[in-house]
Amino acid sequence: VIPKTQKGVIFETSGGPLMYKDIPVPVPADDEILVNVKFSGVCHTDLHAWKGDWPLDTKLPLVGGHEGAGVVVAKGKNVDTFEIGDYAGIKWINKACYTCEFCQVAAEPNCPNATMSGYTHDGSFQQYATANAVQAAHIPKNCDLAEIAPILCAGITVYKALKTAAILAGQWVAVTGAGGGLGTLAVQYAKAMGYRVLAIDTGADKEKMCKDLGAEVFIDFAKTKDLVKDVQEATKGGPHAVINVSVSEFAVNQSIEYVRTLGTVVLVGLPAGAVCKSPIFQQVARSIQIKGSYVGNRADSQEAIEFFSRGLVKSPIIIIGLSELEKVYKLMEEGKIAGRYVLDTSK
Ligand code: 8ID
Ligand code: ZN
Repeated sequence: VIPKTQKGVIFETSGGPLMYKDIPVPVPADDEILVNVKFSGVCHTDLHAWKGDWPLDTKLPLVGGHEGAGVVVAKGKNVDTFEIGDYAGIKWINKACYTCEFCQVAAEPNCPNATMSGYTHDGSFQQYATANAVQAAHIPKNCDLAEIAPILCAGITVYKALKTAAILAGQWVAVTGAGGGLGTLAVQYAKAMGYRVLAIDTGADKEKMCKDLGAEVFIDFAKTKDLVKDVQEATKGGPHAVINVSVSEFAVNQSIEYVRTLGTVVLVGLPAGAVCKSPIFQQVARSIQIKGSYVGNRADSQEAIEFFSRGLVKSPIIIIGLSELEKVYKLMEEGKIAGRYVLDTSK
């Protein structure tokens, strides 16, 4: 039986109190499933959403969260692609229009009419959440629901960013923010896709984690005297691509300097108010590409999940109760999280 009320974390104003309390269980619309969320990853995007520091309004009050993994317990009358009992994933893109020019080419994340879980649609920081059945991820039954949670945003996003970099097996990719939630997965997807990985972040914990997960080189941005020189030396001329998942404008602008001639800088991390500045002469003469990459579409999502279900990437997670979300935000703000925190909605 589906209860009428449940535990969730909700806030009423940007940056306002994060209230862990009893809230109503939502009722799925005709095209939605109701997911009994067992675990939800905490993405840095959730922290941006709570703080309200992006130039895009959230709904208020809001239940955040967009890395929810759980079980389908109810569905609307038009849903024929999920059965009760299936494993389902709540992703950042909740719903797209499928008629605009971007949806026509399957660029669903770029749909101007899209709704986002944990931003404009209540997300996975609750025990029961609704999700549009077309966008919800299908999770194979061999997957651990706690471990797959971070794949639903972080995994999909970095996998798509690596595809966007369009480099070849054997070439170098640098990852800024490599020790964080997206970064630790980027290191592994890159390795699984055949690239050589140079990881950039700070601290002994993150260094060990990155190296254990497959990074050939780790550069501590807080310790190096000349990061650009170190990166170029280690890669004999600069990485062929850079995946920027740090929450740092400085890191992005440095990456434009050290990327290899003809290389590609991919922007993924979204530091508030940041500007990417490229010296035009160098960018032209070295023919560097700078590209944005935003989560992934349904195909990217299923492919990213397949890497996980095949055991090619592991989730470096720490599990904590849903009631402790605020503590996770604090650690995240301080840059103290190696890997990803995942919330157990039963605690
Ligand atoms: O689709 C997208 N584009 C997308 C999807 C999901 C998340 C974008 N994001 C964005 C988030 O909103 C956030 O801005 O990606 C960013 C990273 O999310 P995350 O991985 O969830 O954040 P984290 O776990 O806090 O990791 C950030 C890491 O960056 C490092 C920190 O030490 C931390 O490990 N870092 C920082 I801050 N400054 C750095 C620097 N100068 C740095 N690493 C290298 N150099
Ligand atoms: Zn996210």
